[in-house]
Amino acid sequence: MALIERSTTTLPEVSTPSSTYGTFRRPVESTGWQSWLFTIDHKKLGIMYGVTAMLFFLVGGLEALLIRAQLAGPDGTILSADKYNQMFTMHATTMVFLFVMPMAAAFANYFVPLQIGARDVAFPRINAFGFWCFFVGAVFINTSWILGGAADGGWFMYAPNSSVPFSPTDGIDFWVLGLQITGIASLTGAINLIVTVINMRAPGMSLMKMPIFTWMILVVQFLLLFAIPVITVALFLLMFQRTFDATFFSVEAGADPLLWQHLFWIFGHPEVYILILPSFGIVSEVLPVFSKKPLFGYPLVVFSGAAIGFVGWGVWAHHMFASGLGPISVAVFSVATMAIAIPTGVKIVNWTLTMWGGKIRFTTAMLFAVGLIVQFTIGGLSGVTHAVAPSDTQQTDTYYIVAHFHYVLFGGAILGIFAGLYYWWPKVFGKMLDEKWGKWNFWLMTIGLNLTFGPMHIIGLQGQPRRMYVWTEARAGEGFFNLGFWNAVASVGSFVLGIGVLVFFVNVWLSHRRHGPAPLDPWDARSLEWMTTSPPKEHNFDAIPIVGHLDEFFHRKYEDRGEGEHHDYHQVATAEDILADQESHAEEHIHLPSPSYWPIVLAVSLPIMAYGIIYNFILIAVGAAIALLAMFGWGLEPHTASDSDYDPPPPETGGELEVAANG
Ligand code: HEM
Ligand SMILES: [Cu+2]
Repeated sequence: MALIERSTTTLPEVSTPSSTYGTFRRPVESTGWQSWLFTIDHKKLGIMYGVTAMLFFLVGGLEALLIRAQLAGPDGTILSADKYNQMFTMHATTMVFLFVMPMAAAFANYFVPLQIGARDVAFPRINAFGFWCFFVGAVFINTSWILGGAADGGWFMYAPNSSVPFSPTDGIDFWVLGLQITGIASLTGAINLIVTVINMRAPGMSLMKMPIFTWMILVVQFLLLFAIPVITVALFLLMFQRTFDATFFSVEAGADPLLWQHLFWIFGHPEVYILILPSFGIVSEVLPVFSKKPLFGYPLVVFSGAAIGFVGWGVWAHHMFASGLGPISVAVFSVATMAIAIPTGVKIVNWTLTMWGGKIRFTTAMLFAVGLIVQFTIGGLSGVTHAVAPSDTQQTDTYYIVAHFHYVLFGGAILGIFAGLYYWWPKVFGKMLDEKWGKWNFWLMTIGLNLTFGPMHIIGLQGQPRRMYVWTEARAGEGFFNLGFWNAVASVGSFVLGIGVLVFFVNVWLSHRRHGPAPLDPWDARSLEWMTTSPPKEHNFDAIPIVGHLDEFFHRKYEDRGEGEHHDYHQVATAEDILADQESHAEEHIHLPSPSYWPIVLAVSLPIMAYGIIYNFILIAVGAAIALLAMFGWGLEPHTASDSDYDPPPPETGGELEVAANG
């Protein structure tokens, strides 16, 4: 049985003679809330990202339903014009920054170390700090609802509409500062995961033997690494414009408001790939398992993901075709936008060919995966119509655009997230989600999303502008294109969609009450994360595995008795056999970092400083003092004495360990 060693567990009572540090000794992991509050374990942080993000999904969904209730009939009175502006701004901000992005962080934190055969991420304390920055940033932004009103300038916050003369409440200041704080979570997370994937793969796992989900997450981290600094600069400029009367976007001062649009979309378009690629990664994991075939054209799926990551930097101005850029720029960005459809198309072909000739099991996870392919393709097709600049000039700022990005975001990113939830739930929580309820969840969400966003194509081409808090009977029109009818359908659809989402939570509740422990390998899966207990032990693997194949777990269970291209797989081991073998080779010493207070203390100092910028500069000093204390405590937190003379035994005969005790 492996002996777990922690950085400082051996020092609980003694304050180290060299510092006054004793009173601040690290908390010892225990059960209960402390083990979550001070955890630095990637699995726990993954679950915390997931739970928080799902809560914000409900908040963003509620905001969306209020919008649709307002537009269900002519001259809606549920929301005033001002409240409506706040509602769609916060709906979009919540869904993009507080749900889809952290949900990807949830899956990445939980599964990337497991998929590459590691025990944690490279910098566990920074990882905890990242989570808490997301958490406090998300709460901070939403406190604006009760502190004078939320941001109301739309999710892309165009200047000069976002400056004080046009939006005098503090709402946009909360948005600007809050996104700075959540941006720290994305940036630290990106650095952490890139170092983890590059440095901590199990022996034998070359890059082209890495599971596809980990590949897509790696591409996303590089996108974050380059995109977050761009929006950070833009947010700083807007903060200075609003707080210190700077004139970065003021025409009267000789500046150009288009600067904001360029900065926002240089971030904003790569942002949409940051939202969708994790779901592409999940689907590329799910399809092979439920088709009982390896992913078709694995290298192509990898490189088309990387290609999207690259070309995605060269299309941003397609959001500005109507801003007077001039024919040459418009032509260049038009062609670049059409080009990006190619690597996306490659993925869809590879997914289809993965299923082709497979023994398909339509579990709920598989239905959501196939749903993504269909719904995302619909969104992709309307996306191509935007690439054609003349038609985009008709479509921009209408409901046709709203239809497009909901098909790619809800039909793509969200359906992919649900495929991941149903696929990995047994591994994370040791329980199966109910398949019957799962099918209801899938079909209600699918019918709901097509009823909600389908009609938006029609009302958009009919000219209904987005961001208008009412539509009038006089403008509803006649016959098939009657705006009244299609708005009503869209609103009813959004409630069907809402019920569909709630069915998921009912399923979770009922399954955890009724179901016994899940089998170790319920889906007959292929990659390393399944070569663990359910849930995985704190140290993940008793012995770090040596990897010889892509789909290592599959190749440990099945022997290929075929010849050449003709494969003939025979099962030679079960998950239980493989785990028993792992245990018999368990390492003597497994070294894990210890929980820590400081990440959460440092994170909490940030909103205090942000409130200071909005209300009273003294608070900035208070926050800065707390930040200094936290950085001092963090820096002095004792390392494991044995770190330097620790001699890790070889892999699978005792395992190797590289989790940095001080990261
Ligand atoms: C739960 C189902 C959802 C419904 C019913 C819904 C509905 C809407 C509606 C009606 C608007 C347009 C408001 C207007 O322009 O007047 C809107 C805007 C928007 N939605 Fe959603 N939405 C949903 C989910 C999502 C998701 C999952 C995402 C992203 C991941 C998202 C991202 C956005 C964005 C970015 C905008 C633009 C806001 C703006 O103009 O500033 N929505 N949504
Ligand atoms: Cu774009």
